[in-house]
Amino acid sequence: MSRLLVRFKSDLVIGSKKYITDEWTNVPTAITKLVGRNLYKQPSHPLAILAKRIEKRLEPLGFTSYKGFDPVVSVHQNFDSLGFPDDHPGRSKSDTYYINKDTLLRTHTSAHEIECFQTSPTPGYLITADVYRRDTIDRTHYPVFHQIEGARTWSSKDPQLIKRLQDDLAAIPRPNNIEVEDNLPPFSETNPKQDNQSDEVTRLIGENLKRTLEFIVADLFKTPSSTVDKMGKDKAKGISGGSPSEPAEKTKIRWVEAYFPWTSPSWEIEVFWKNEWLEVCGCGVVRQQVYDNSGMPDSVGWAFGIGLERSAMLLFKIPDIRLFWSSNPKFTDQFKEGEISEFQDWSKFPSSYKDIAFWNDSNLHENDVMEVVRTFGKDLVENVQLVDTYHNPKSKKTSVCYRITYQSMDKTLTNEEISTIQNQIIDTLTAKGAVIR
Ligand code: FA5
Ligand code: MG
Repeated sequence: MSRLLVRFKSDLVIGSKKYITDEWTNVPTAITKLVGRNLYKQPSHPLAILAKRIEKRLEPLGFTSYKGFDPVVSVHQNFDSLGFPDDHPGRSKSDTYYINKDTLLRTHTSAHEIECFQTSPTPGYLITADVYRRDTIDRTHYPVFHQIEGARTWSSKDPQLIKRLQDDLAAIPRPNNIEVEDNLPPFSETNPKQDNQSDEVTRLIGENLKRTLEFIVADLFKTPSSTVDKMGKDKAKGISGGSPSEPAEKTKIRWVEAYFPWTSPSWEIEVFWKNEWLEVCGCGVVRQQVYDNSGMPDSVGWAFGIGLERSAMLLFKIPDIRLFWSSNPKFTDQFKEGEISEFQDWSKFPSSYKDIAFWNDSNLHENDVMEVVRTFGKDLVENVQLVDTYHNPKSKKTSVCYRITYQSMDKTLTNEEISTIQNQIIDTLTAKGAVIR
């Protein structure tokens, strides 16, 4: 009881600011420590290289680039202003890092849509930032990742709107190094258009959005030959790993229907990578309510949000999302501003796993289990997987078994190190009501 009281009264420090905590507070120190790392602002970091590349492509088409918005935003900015329904799972404490009831670490760059709509001096804008989500642990998920968001607006009152949309569409270069699969109609019953927009306006905005994103994706996946030369030389110097330069192949991408509370119709773009389709971007035609909330009701347009890590993993061939946070010079010194180069894995240290099985009597959410693992395992955990669930119909109890895979980027872990972490995880889960089997 006394421990709870102390916690309620204490402040949470993020960067140089203090925040009042309450029963919503769920941001652990492991996460607050990552605020302000600003990976996307270090010019030779892969995330920054990608963001810059997208900016350079879109700025000539009328886009202003923003950076440096505070990751601490209001519930209103992140959810309400975008029309997230009250029961949207994204709002829950199990999915989002709350500082307190009204304040959180932004879960997406869309939290800044309204201020960007209001301040952008150009019809389009881009914003790059770190975003925070309580999520599973594996090679493509990390609680902090980065997005670049883009939006493009037109005036709905423009008497020449159709002509302008047609001209703007014609101005987007058509790449020939991608193979696009798009069998979707411009809008449909399941992916409806805005009531106050004509069919043709919706179609043209959707086309503009899709062609813009294809242009970006096609540019990113075009590796300059200079990169291959440079890597060839590096290999001669004896840096291990890497595969011989590959022949230029068309990158397969496809469009799928999606849902976002503040866009309709909405889509996702997926890239075919290592035999699977990977979602890299969500997007759609901005809903009228968002323009109304921005005080610019006579607007139409689109918005997209690209996950930078996923694209960077494809492009730089970075095998594990944890690497982006590495300050090991073997990682950081590999990359050069403006260049997409193939990551040279310096070494693979062995991984080993330990299972943890418990009766989930206190109904712990999977993301709560993940948070406990992250708190003690930090970046030594490569993957956490639910390998078994058993429901006993008589006792009405559920047993779960999670497999925790340990692997360090820098050394071989000893059994003792792993056991120490595993025991801390077990103790903490037990304290939270799990009954270890
Ligand atoms: C969004 O975050 C929306 N804000 C995108 C958007 C913007 C839609 C504007 C419409 C208009 P989503 O939750 O799907 O959508 O995330 C966008 C991208 O971020 C995903 O496609 C994925 O590439 C990346 N992403 C999502 N979760 C993670 C994670 N835990 N780790 C790394 N990347 C992630
Ligand atoms: Mg998604």
